Amino acid sequence: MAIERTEQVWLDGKLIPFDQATVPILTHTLHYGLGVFEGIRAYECDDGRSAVFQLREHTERLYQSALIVDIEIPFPLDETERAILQTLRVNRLSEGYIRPLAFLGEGAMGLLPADNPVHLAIITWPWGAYLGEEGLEQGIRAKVSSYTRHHPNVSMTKSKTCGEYVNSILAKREVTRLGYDEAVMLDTQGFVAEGSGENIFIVRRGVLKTPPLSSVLAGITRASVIAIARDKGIEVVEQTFTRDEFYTADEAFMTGTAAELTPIRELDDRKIGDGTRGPVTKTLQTTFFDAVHGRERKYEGWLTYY
Ligand code: PPE
Repeated sequence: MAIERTEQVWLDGKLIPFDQATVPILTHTLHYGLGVFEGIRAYECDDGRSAVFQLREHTERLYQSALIVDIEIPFPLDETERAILQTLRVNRLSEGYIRPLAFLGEGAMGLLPADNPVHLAIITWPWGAYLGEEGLEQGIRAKVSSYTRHHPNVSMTKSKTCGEYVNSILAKREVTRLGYDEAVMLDTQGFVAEGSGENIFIVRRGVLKTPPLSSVLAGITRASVIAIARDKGIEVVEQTFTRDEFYTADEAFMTGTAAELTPIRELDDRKIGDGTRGPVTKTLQTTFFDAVHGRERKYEGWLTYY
């Protein structure tokens, strides 16, 4: 699915036309995958203004990802935040997706990129429902992938490192080729970890369960949904669980910036609950969308208007 190009891209401190935002063939990250990125969404609010959801959290995670893989982003965090808002404004995007990307440029080749410059790009584009509009309402069909999720001591899980997404792409391709919508990945011990680009929750007897952060990305949507659930008096536990516990859950859903809050109606051809969006999922999803669209005063602090 090709994206719709916007007019300008922010690159190393300047806004330039989209088509001029290109990289040389010896760009280090292109060869070895050592770069970090973020995925952020901006939404049009009910009062006509637009806001970025959880801007500070995402920007901080970008810098933490960089620290984990030992890249130094040559701009202070608040400048990056301002650049994100500026890029949305110049492209007149009232809502959309924001992709900050820090990557190593030309210089040394080989596995010791000592002095290669670190570049920072901010790209924005309109992006609809990642797993389909229908998926948001009816739920999606997921399948456990044969590819295992990263081990913390192999390539780590807390950083959104470019190259680590090869693992996600292999899993996503594998299951979509078989006709499913999304992959569920197990950790190296066989417990449920996360989707190719989403965190996972199950609901059983009214209690929400999600894998602990030890083997998954610390999703910002995950944290937002946990906060919403607790505010509603729903018990949330962060505990490992197996695929058979997943099969026998009453409800299940995925969270992510791109995927937002998408119900899972089937896993490995087994219906979850009654195979529709469950009541707890629906409540959380409704409040999540209210929050991102500025309809919930309580969560206004998660929005940065631009
Ligand atoms: N796990 C993984 C592996 C992951 O990539 C994401 C985000 C999440 C969990 C959820 O994190 P958060 O967005 O903070 O709630 N995946 C991004 C990449 C999607 C893409 O196709 O590119 C995203 O949702 O933006």
